[in-house]
Amino acid sequence: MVLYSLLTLLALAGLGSSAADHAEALSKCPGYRAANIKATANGLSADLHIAGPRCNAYGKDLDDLRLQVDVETPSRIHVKIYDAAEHVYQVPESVFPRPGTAHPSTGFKEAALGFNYTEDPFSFQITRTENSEVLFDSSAAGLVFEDQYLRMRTHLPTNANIYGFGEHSDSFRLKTEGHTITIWNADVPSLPLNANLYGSHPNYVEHRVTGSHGVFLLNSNGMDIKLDKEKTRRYLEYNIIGGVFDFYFMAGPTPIDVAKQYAEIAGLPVTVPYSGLGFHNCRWGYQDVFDVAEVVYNYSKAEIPLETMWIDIDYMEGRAIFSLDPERFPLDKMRELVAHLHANKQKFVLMVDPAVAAKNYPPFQRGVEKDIFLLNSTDQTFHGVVWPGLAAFPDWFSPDAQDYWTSEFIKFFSPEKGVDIDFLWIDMNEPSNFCEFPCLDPVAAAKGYPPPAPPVRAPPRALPGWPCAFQPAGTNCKRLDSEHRLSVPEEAGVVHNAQLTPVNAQTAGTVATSLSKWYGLSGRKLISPPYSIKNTWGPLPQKSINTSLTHKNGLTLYDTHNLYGTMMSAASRQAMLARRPTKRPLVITRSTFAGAGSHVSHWLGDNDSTWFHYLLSIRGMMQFNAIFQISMVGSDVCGFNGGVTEELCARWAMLGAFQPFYRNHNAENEKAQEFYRWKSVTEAARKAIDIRYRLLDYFYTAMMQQSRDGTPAINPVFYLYPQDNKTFGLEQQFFWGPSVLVAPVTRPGATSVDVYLPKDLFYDFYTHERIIGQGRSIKKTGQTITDIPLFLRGGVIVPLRVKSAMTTADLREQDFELLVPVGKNGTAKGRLYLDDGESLHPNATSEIEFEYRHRNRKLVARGTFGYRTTVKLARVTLLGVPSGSTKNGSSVTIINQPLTESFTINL
Ligand code: MIG
Repeated sequence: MVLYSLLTLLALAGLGSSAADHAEALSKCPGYRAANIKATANGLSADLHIAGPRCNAYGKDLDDLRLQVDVETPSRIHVKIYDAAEHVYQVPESVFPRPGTAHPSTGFKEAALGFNYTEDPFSFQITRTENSEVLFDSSAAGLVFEDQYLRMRTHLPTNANIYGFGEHSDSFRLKTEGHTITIWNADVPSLPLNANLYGSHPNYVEHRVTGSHGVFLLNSNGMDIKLDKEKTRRYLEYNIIGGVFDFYFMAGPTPIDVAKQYAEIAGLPVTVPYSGLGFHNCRWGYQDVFDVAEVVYNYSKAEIPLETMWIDIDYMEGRAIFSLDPERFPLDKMRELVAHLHANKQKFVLMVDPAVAAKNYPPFQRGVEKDIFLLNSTDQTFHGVVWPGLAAFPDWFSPDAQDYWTSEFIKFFSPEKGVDIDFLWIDMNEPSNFCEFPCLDPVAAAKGYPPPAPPVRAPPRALPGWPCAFQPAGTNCKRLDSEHRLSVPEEAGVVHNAQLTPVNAQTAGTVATSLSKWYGLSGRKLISPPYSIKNTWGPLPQKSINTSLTHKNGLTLYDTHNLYGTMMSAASRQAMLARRPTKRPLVITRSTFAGAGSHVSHWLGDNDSTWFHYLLSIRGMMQFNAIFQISMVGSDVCGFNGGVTEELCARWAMLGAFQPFYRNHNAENEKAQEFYRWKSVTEAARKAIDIRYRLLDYFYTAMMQQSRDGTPAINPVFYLYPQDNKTFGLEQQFFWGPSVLVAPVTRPGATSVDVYLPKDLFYDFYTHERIIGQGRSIKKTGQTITDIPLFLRGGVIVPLRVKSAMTTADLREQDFELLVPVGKNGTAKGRLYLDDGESLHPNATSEIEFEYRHRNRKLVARGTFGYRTTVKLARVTLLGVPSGSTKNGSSVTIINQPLTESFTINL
């Protein structure tokens, strides 16, 4: 840390002006004056001229700006302030396709939001048409638009409920005083508070009882967002080191509406395969393929359903991507491992980092030949240091980057000759670089990398039922991979089946842009801009790559840094699609930018095995799913850094079962934490997975709905009770899907938890007891470490499987049951979506709507029934009928109803 701060000081000192000078200059910024205001088809446009002498507070003021206001849909206003010449960098369309204006176009008259402005000095207000409330008001401070600094400030109400901006680990509802959120993608261990983390999401939701609205700023430059007060007035202020003001205002009025409206802008989250919702196990530091096989074996012995086994960077030879350690993870054994998993309907994942080892091996040579690496100022391959040592970084804007990436995937992950992965894990794509800035001697910095590999050994013991590779020599065994001739990982230059699928608009992301405009102003300080954002690591390039590098299309890393992970994500999704063109990929990335959800999914990075981080997982999950539209998200269950206790791992095994992405992951050299390592954790995991799997179609339906229209599959409590102000700050309980309230025990040693229940009807998931929510907390007691409190919301019908299974493939063979928790008004409704669970564009789907009315005790099912299935609806359980057969008033009706047509049942 000492070194970084020294460097920061040096960098700042080099500028020759002090913070006080900047502040002084800033106070004199002249603002802008609007002229030439014109009505347009669906909004207005104006010129903005600088209104006095330039202040040049942190760079150079721009004299001539343009204002463009478009009512793009009745619930969305797009406000863009940019340089009239259009030279200033803007996020390339290829990375973030603009939503554009809906047809037929709308105007101010039809809009739920209003736009008011003041000409001189120019400022604008966004209002809610219905009640004239001011939602955003830029008159809070003068507009500053310089080449390396932009400022805009809006007033906020006192006690504003603000959510979003990220990626951070701060409270879900943001502190609005003395709080700065920095956006700059960074590889920062242990998710520190008040720090910029892996992703960039410059959007927020403000919730009021009178309505929710959203504000998205499409800008990929580094920024500080300040939430604070001046005198008594609260404000939110953007301080950005480049780009333009490109705002999208969303009208809500409910938080769920805002989420959907954001998805219209940033893209709907990708659909995930049904099997991706199964339980995953991973760790960093599996010694060899036997170690991995042993874990798979132990899970099945412990009867804990393991859907997917993962291997971290350990499988690589010298930590170089697209290579296998020939001694510890040799190809033939890896192929037998995968064949064994597949024979057991299980899945397999490997990690890929962006950095390519700069050594004499084919993936690097081909990258150089295809000219796909970032170059330094003398047009040599730029070198940083990552796990393999000296490394080169793909330039996702280079014309052949996608082709390179896809063909490497096709070769290395070839089902015929390589390692056939089902899903993909990508990491280190902030991008992360171990070479300390200014990284003058990467060769010296690469010393010690790759770290030494663990000892080589023979199979430590026979695994009954496993193929030959996992038996000591001479054992009678079957060779599972016998259909395919084994070969060395890759003969240089051989490309197998390299047909590329056409790139569609949704997944495009790596196409080079033409730079007739938006190329970024020249003459800027690309390493130490005059305004320094509060980057955790200090200087912009620290722990990452040089921000003065130029892409093949002329853009600088200064402007595009925050896009790197998302571009890798888009390219990786394409590469996975090229391997399996008709199947939904599942790509889990660490670094993201707004809109990444339309390509990939996210895990929350390197957390700690602590109670605080166990709770943090809820914040992170709500942020990504319900605000950023990256629907598939989850934390490292049982924690990454540090050793986990039995109690915490049991609790987390249960809480994690209610994240969309459910994976146990652990750091190198930490105590083993696979669920079967403890009796209680085994029990907790079995129980949690049993519940998750029985409810999997309910949750899958919610996830598919989110991919269709942006309705969040994870609901912060206030999303469903937006009028109840006691819900606005809740972040230790949440709704998994539209019905299931999850309220884990939060403290070590505790066996009870206070659960807030809004004024509504709830039912205990386990006992079916009817609970009238009073708008206050109830104490749920008697929660051992293999318990997690779950409640059903009255009024929402929940479909579930009558029985769980060891894999999601077998789960899909089980019959259904319906839980019908009667709501306050004596009705209940619910949905079930069915398809084959894996097709990218399924051609047969069923969408069944259930509706129950207590008045006539009829349950009606209607909808579409295109998915042919022999699975039946075996029974219906009605909750909340005092005359019911159980002591808690539930009654079970056995039916055997096919799910291939509409039906009505009398209960
Ligand atoms: O520098 O691949 O967040 O999940 O186990 C650490 C090793 C690199 C960071 C990831 C973590 C992964 C680890 N990686």
